[in-house]
Amino acid sequence: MSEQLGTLEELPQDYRDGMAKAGVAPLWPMMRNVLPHGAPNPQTKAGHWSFDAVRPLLLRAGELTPVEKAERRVLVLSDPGRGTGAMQATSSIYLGLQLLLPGESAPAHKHTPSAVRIVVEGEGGFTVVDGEKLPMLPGDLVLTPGGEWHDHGHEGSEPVIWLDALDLPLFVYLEGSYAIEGELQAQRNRPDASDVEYLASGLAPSRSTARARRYPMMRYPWARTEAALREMAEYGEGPLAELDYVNPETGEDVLPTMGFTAMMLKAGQVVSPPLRSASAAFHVVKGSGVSRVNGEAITWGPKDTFTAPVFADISHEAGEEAFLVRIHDRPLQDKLGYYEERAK
Ligand code: GTQ
Repeated sequence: MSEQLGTLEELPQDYRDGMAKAGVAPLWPMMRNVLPHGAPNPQTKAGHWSFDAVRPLLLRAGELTPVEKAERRVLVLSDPGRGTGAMQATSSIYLGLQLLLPGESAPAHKHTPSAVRIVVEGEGGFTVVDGEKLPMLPGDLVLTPGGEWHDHGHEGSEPVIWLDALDLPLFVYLEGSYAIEGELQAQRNRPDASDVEYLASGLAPSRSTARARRYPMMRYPWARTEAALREMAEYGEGPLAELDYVNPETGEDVLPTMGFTAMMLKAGQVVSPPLRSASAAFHVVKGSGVSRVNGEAITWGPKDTFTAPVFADISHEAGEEAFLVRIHDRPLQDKLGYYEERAK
């Protein structure tokens, strides 16, 4: 293994000039930047966004900027490792907090990246995806897969706030990100699939009569997730109650690149997962506690969001009973064949 690679400075100036003129550069001085030894060297730093700090700024955006002038009224959660204005919270995950006021609607569009909403506050909001109206109650997880038309509306009386998670940074990197604008969609007059075809976990429309859609269920009601976690915390086999959100037809991840895992921590419970090659964002649905990410203590409360770079050393300690959703890029890494966990 070569530890010391040659530097640019030790090459003669005329050679360096010649290379620059020819539009080439030597790999060896840059090699370790892109292929560090043993593990990646992430630019991403752990971030923490207190909901109490962001909420008043978001509500003020509601006064300053009408939704017509914003298309989506969102404050973006910027990775501290990349600085203010960075359109990403980790290498692959974009996060934003979106506000919709009573009576407002955010116009229909579709785009190449996929989005997920986790509802933070308020009732009466909804998203229409491909004609299906998805009600949004606090804690609900709602998918808007890439390529699907979506618009948002609000029939309630108080502001609605949700957390957007998109795989936007990947699409930007691939130079594949774009949107198409359209008209507000007509809504089918029926409940969404989570209350019809997939009302009961373990049951799916009979394959003899139905052909499954690629994204058969786009709303995961929080009440069911919490009930399932509570039973698992009480009677499950492992020390930790953790549930992955899956496509009810295939059992696979709900989206191609982003994964979602709900976790319940009992009061006082400490968990210390293995190092994972996936980057992660944790959204606190309820409860409070302290997490350590690479030695840095993050004290979180309800509705906060915090992040961890790839291979971070993470531990959580719940003060009171807590429910978190982990947003991660394991599905992408599984597809690329390099997802990895390392024992601590
Ligand atoms: O609601 O469709 O935070 O298109 C960023 C881009 C939300 C959305 C965001 C979007 C949306």
